[in-house]
Amino acid sequence: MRTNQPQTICLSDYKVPAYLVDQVDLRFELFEDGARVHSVLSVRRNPESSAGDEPLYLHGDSLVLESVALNGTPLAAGDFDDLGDALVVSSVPEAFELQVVTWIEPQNNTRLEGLYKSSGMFCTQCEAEGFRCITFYPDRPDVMARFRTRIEADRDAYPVLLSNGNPVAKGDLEGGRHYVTWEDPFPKPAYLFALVAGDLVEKKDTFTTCSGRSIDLRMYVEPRNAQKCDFALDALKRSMRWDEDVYGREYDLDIFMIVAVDDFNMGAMENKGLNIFNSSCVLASQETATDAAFQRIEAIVAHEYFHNWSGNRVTCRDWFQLSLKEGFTVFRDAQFSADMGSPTVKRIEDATLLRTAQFAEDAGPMAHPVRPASYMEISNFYTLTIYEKGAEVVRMIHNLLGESLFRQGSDLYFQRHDGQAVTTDDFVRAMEDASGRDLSQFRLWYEQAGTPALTVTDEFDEERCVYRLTVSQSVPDTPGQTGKKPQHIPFAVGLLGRDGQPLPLLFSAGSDDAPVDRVLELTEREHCFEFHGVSERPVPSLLRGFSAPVRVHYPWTREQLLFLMSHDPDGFNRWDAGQRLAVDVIQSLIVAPEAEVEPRLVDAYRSLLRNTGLDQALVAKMLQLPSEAYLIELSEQADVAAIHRAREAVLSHLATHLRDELLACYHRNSAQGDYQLTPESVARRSLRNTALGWLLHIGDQQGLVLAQEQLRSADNMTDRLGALRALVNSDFVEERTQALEGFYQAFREDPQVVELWFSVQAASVRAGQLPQITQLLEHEAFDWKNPNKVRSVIGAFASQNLAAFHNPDGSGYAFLATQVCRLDDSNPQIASRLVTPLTRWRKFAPEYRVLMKSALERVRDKDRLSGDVYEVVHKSLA
Ligand code: 0A1
Ligand code: ZN
Repeated sequence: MRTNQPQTICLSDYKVPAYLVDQVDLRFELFEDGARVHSVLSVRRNPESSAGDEPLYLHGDSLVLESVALNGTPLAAGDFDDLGDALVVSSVPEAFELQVVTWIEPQNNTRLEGLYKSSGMFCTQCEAEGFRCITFYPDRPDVMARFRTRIEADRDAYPVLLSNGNPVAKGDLEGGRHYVTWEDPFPKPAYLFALVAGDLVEKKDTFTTCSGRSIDLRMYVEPRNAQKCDFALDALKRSMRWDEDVYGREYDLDIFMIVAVDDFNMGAMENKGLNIFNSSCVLASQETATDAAFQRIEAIVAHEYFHNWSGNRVTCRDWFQLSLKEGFTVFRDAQFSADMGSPTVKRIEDATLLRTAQFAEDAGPMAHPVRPASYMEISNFYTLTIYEKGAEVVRMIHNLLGESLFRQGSDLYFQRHDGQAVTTDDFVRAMEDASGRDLSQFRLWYEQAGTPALTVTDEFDEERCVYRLTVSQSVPDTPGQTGKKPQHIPFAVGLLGRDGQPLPLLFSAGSDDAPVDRVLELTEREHCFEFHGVSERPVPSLLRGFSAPVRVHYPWTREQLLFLMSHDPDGFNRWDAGQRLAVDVIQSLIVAPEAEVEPRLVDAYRSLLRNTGLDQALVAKMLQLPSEAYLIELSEQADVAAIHRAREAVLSHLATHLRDELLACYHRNSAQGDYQLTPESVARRSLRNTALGWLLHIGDQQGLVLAQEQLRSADNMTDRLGALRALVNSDFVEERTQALEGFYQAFREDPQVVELWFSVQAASVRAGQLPQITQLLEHEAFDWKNPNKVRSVIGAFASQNLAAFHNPDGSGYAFLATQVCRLDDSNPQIASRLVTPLTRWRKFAPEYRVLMKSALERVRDKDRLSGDVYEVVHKSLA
C-alpha cells in the first residue's frame, strides 16, 4: 500500500509568487543515454509579494542535480537543499542569476511528461507540471519568462532541432554534432515550453495575416507520414483566417510549427509557436482516416491554434483557472467547426458528449466545479467538466450577451490582460464591463458542481387563452458541496400550434409582433411564464439548441415527441425529440422485455429513412439510437444486461421491419464520384454505413454481400471501416474473422489504422469478449508504452463494450483493475484515466456494484500507487 499520500492543494491558499523569472537560458545536450540541461535563470524578488526574504523554491521531479551556482559562484552544500521534488536556495539577493545543471534520462521516461523519446525522436510535454522533470524551476503558470533555448545533438540522427519562437543561430559542433538556438520574444509560463529533435521531414506552407505579414507554416513528421499532412495544414490556414475574422486575433510570430508524435498522453498541446500533436489527431489521408477523424483533426488543429490567444497571450494564474483557457478555447473551436460544417450536427455531437459523459462525471465521485476549489493531481482535472461544461458556460454568456457584446467582451479581455496570467473571474468581469450586464449570479456556474435539473410543468387556460410554463430548478449535492443556490440559466423555448406552426410568444395580452422563440432567463428556484393569445394547447419545445447544460424533465407524451420530431423548426430539438422517444421505448422494454416495440417508432424511422427532403446530415444523426452509455446515465441503478438486451431488441425490431427501406437508403447513398469531405458526402456515407450496420445486425444475407463488396472496393477509410464494423458486429463469425485478418494485413504498417482495427474489435460485444481482448493485448501490434494502443484496446473495451465489460461474473472489472495496476508503474496519467469506469460503481444495480467496488479496492491496495490513481480511487471509495 502507498504510504505517503499526495497533498491536497487549495485555491484558497493561493499566494503570488515570491520570485519572478525574467529570462531563461537553456542549453540541452542530447545523447542516447541521457540529456544534460544547463539552465540560467534571471530571477528577482516579486515586488507584489509580502513574503519577505523567504528562500527561493524551485520545483523538480526525477532530476539529478549536477551543479548549482549563484551569479557564477558555485553554491556550497549548506547553501541549498535538494529535496528531491524541490531545490531550495536560502538567502538570495534581490535580483540574481542562478545557474543549474541537471541530468535526465528521456529514453527511460515512460510517463511521457517532461522530455521523452517517441519513435526515436526527442519531444516534450510540459503541461501541466512537466517542465519540472527537465530542470529545477518555479513551475507555476503565473511565473512568465522569456526563453532562449539552444539544442545540441548528433547531426545525422537529429537533423531537425526545434523549440519555441524564432531560430536565431545554428552551426556545427565537434564529433558530428550540431546546434540550433531558438528565441521566443513572448514571456510565457514553463508549461508552454517545447523542444523537438529528430529525423523528420518538413512540409511547408505560408499564411498571410490580415495586416499583410507572411507566416511560415511548417509541419514536421516522420518520413513515412509525409503524405498525411495536407489536411492539417489546410485546417490550420482556415483556423488562422477564422480567428482573424471572428475574434480579430492575428498570429504573432513569424513561424508556426506542428509536430506529430506517436506516443502522447493527450490529443495535442499548444506550446508557443510549436504545437505538438498525437499522430492520431493530426495525420490524415483519404485512405487511412475516417470522416470522423478528419473532423476531429480540423477541430483539434483549430483548438491548439486558438490557444495562441486564449491560453498563451492570456494565460491562467493557477491551475484552478484551467477552464479559463480550456472552456473558452473549446467554445471557440466549436464555433469554428459549426461554421465549417453543419451547426446543428455539431451541436448534437457536443450535447451528446455532454449528456452522456459530462453529466455522468458531474454525478460521480470526482464531480468538481468548472473552477475547482482543490485537487491532489492537476492532471486528473483535464476533464469533461473543465473542457466541455466550461465551454457551455462561455456559450451561455454568449447567448445572454448576444454576438456583438460578446465580441466586445472578448476584445476587452484580450486587450486588458495581454501578457498576464489571470482568473475566470477576470474573464467574466471583462464580459460584464463590456456589456453592462450583471453576471454575479451567473458566476455560480464556475463555483457549483453538479448538473442543474429543471422540472417543467404547464397549464392551459382555454378561456383566457393563456399558456403557463412553470420551471423549477435544483442543483444536486456533490462531494463536499450541499445546499446549492439557484443558478442563472438561459432557457430557450418555442411553442408549436396543432398544425405545426410556431406561435408568437406574447408575455402580455394585446401586444403584437412577438418573436416565435425566446430565451427565458431562470434565476429563481421556481419561475412561472405566461404566454398570451394562445388559442389552443400548444406543444412546448424546451431548451432549444441545448441552451444550457441542464437536464429537463417534462411529462412528454409519445404523441408530442412524434409531433416535435417532424415539426420542430429547431433542428436540435427535432433530434432530441427522437432521442427521447427512443429512450422511452427502450426503457419500457427494460421493464417489460416481452412488451411490444412501439409501432409509431418504426413509422417515424421509416419516414426518416425515406425523407430525402430533410437535411441528410440531421437524418443520419436522428437514425442513431441512444447509446448504452447514455441509457446507463439516465438510470438510477443501471442493470447493464437488461439495458443492452432492450436496446438490441429495439434495433433488431427496427431493422427487421425496415429492411427494404434500409436497402433502398443504402443504394441511394452509394458512393458516387470522387471522395469528398463536404457535409453532404459525409452524411451520405454516414447514412449508408448506418443502414449497413442495421442490416448486418439482423444477419441479412444481402447486407453481408454488400458489406463484403464495400470492404473490397471502398476508396476511403470511412466506408472501409463502416463495412468492417458492420461485419465485426454481426454473427457472421467466419466472415468477420476473415475481414479482420484481411484488413490487418492491408494496413499493418499504419499505426493509426491499426488503432482503429483494435478499437472496432474491443468495442464489439460480439468480437470483443474478454478472451479476445486478452489476445489483442498479446498481438504483435500492441504496445504497452503507446497510450493510443492502450486506449484502443483497454479503453474501448471498458467504455464502449459495456455488456462485455459489465459481465455479471465480474471478469471485466478484474481485468481492468489488473491493467490499471500494470500501467500505473509506467504511465500514471493513462492509468488514472483508464480506471474511470470502475469509479462509477454507485450508479449500478447491487450485483454489479459489489464487484466493481472490490476491483477498485484491489487497485487502492496496490504497492507504490501513483498520486494520480490514488486521488481518483480514494475519492471514489470515500
Ligand atoms: N492543453 C492541451 C491539453 C493537454 C493537457 C495536458 C497534457 O499533458 C498532461 C497534454 C495536453 C489542450 O487543451 O489541447
Ligand atoms: Zn486546450
